[in-house]
Amino acid sequence: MSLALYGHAFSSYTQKVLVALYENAVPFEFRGIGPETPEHTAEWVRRCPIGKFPLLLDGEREVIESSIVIEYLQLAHPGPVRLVPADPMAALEVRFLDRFFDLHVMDAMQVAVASKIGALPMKSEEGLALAEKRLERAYGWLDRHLAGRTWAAGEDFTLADCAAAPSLFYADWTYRIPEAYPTLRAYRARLLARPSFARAVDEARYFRHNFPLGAPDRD
Ligand SMILES: N[C@@H](CCC(=O)N[C@@H](CS)C(=O)NCC(=O)O)C(=O)O
Repeated sequence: MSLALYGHAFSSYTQKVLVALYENAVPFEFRGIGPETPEHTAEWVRRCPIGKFPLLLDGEREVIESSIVIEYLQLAHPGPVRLVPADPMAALEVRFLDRFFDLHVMDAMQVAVASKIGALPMKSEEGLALAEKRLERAYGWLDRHLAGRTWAAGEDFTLADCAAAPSLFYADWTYRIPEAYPTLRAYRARLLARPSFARAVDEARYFRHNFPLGAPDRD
């Protein structure tokens, strides 16, 4: 088996897959993309023309899209932590929550970041205001959904939590989860304490001063 992950330690979608790999102690080589490793960057560009990371390479097989990468790991390199339930209805719920975190938390947060760095045709204040509006709605729904649950889909840590960890991490930096949502705040704290995500956060600590909105002095 030769698994390699191309990505960046500070990238939210890279972290999502790192959490899955760390959960099951899957052996892999991390190939960081950046100016200090041009050989990895060139290989990633060659293998992933859409220009997004992470990219998982399993031998010669290329797998992109973080949710699909995690589903692939479950199929091809399963471990003790089953990230997608065997039961189809339970799996559907996990996939829905994975979509929720990517589309309604991560995407919303990225509007603020993208407008700040000039990647969206709107002023940074407008991007931040739009992100806050979308995040407020998502936070409210999540706070209600998470009541009585340890993890996003219940008692088991799943793909949905892999998506939740980096998306809530950076969303909270963008628009702090209000005190009116204690269940969501407690869930984010549980994610940060989970060894797999704590490791991913630590590995990216060196880069956090580059967060375009300014990294807060916490976490
Ligand atoms: N839907 C993709 C999103 C991947 C994505 O947006 N990755 C970001 C890094 S977190 C990226 O590649 N950004 C580089 C760019 O857009 O130029 C996934 O789930 O893997």
